[in-house]
Amino acid sequence: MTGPPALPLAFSAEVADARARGRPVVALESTIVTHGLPRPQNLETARLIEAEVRQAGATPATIAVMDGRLCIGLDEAELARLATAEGVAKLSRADLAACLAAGRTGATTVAATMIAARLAGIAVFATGGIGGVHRGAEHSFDVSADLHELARTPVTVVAAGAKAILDLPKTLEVLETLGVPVIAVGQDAVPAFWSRDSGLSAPLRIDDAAGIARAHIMRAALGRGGGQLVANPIPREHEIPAETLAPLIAQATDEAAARGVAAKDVTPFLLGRILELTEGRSLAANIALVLNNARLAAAIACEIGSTPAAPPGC
Ligand code: PSU
Ligand code: MN
Repeated sequence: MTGPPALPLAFSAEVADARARGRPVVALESTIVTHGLPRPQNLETARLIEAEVRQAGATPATIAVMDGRLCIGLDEAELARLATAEGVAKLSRADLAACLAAGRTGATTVAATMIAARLAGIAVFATGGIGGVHRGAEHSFDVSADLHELARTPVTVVAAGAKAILDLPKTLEVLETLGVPVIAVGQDAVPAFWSRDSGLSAPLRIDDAAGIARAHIMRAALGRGGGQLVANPIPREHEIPAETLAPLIAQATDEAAARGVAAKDVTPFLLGRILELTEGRSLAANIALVLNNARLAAAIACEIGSTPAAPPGC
């Protein structure tokens, strides 16, 4: 072989047009569609998230691997195919290259979506919740690759905090160790996905998109790499109180341990059980918080697009 192969990046028509015109783009992940939400709400929600980004003045780029192409933006048929296909792989940093090389199809997690967004020159990414340190990680060593990607790849990720199924204090400790800025929006506490308040205070707070955009640009100017985690609380009217969730999360976690669920199956299993145990209430909350994150991400992308980088030496 002579030299490395060309990267099989494939831009959707809509994203290619936005790039050509210098318009802001927001990356969206696809694991939430294949593994995070039940059918048929997964496809409906994926469409709603894209619509929310457009409504807020940016272009959505849902990212996935389709038949060995790293797609930056999916058309309607591709999105429908991904949402209804059986057995789609869940791709994180470790799986991405092998899936591309084999010409297969897979959905990208936060980590893999950050890598793709960076390759495509996209600065901002909206999702529901990031992966993190699992409960019992002192025994299982289960720490999501999402945290390491946030430490390395300069993309601003807007999420509703780490999922409450995780060990949030440990997740925050690892983020601090890795040097990832964790920025709460509009409150001092770190949000806990389905609930607004985790009871933990956020290391940083910035209440407006312009300020978050400036922090992103300044972090890039420092030249040390790495992203930012923007922790955007779920809208008040959709939150599920932490007290309601706590016993259900404990039950789902015990069941996962009893059945020997491990590795990349843990997060989808827990999310599925919480959905059943809350009788669908967690789904409505999940959809509301993702849409809220899509709006904020679009606003940040618009600000980054219009904010000049700091001049050298200042
Ligand atoms: N948030 C959700 N549903 C999901 C995920 C996040 O509401 O399915 C996915 C994201 O793709 C995240 C992944 O990156 O779970 C983390 O998986 P793991 O813990 O195996 O790294
Ligand atoms: Mn894991």
